[in-house]
Amino acid sequence: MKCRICKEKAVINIKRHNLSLCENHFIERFESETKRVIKKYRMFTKNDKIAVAVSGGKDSLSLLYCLNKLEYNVIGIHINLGIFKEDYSANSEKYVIKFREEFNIPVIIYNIKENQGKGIEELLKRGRGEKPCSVCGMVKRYLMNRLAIENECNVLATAHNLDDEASRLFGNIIYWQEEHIEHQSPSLPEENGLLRKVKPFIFFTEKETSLYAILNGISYIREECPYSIGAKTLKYKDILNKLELDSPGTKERFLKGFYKFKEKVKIENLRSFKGTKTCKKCGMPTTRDICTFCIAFENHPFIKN
Ligand code: Q46
Ligand code: ZN
Ligand code: ZN
Repeated sequence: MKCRICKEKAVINIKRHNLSLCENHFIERFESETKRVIKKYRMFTKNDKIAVAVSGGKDSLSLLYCLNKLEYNVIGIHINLGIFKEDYSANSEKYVIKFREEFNIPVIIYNIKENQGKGIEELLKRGRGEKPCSVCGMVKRYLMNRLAIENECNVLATAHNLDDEASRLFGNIIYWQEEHIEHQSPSLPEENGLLRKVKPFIFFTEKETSLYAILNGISYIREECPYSIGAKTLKYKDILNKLELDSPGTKERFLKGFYKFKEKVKIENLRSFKGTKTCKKCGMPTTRDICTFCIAFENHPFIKN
């Protein structure tokens, strides 16, 4: 397998584009594609300060590395979620610290157990039968937005890739989650205390983001979060991978076709959150007097805990 451009040994064959590339040309294409997507969806410019949500995984560390290399004004934010099962949070943090030291790129680390008194696993013990990922998702959405604002960022970037977005779209469509479909977009506008939210890696597969990490010497956590086992999105990914194998390009056509359709029928890129009030405890946007985050971390007399 030879690189289509220079005929050197190829490191990847991107089947959906029928394109084999060597190490240098893969990296070059990966970075120019990132720039193109940022521009096309008007995600940000060199005048913005971007916070990248960093988990310690291949996608987010690659995104932070790539944006820094492309000379955007960027910082990483890592939340130690307090997931003790299989030492998941401690291990994730180790990779983030290693990355920060090796590449000298600023990453803020926020430990929720140390700062808020409880980690995700303690929150789950409230006995409300909540799913780990919905509690965790709420905490991450809230904290990433707040920490980014506190660090003077005006854009929040996440490293969702093509596999993540296509499987999410698949799930939203088969259950006709109309509201969620409206929010699915490469770029969501800033709104009422919520920063602009962007996904520059949305058209790269997992295979491509991990190769980018490996070729750039980035070590990342390979274990999945123990709470993701059995998640529906993993099943959808499986189905889409089978379709992709049979017909390369299926995932990309599915997702790009959806964005085109959304533009055509003028479905707005709405924020999922329509908070019109300000939380009386933390000042962040909310739909009620005290936001869900503050409720989760406090025992308010009027909240049934
Ligand atoms: S960290 Fe949190 Fe994820 Fe683990 S508990 Fe679910 S949402 S799976 S990306
Ligand atoms: Zn080449
Ligand atoms: Zn609050």
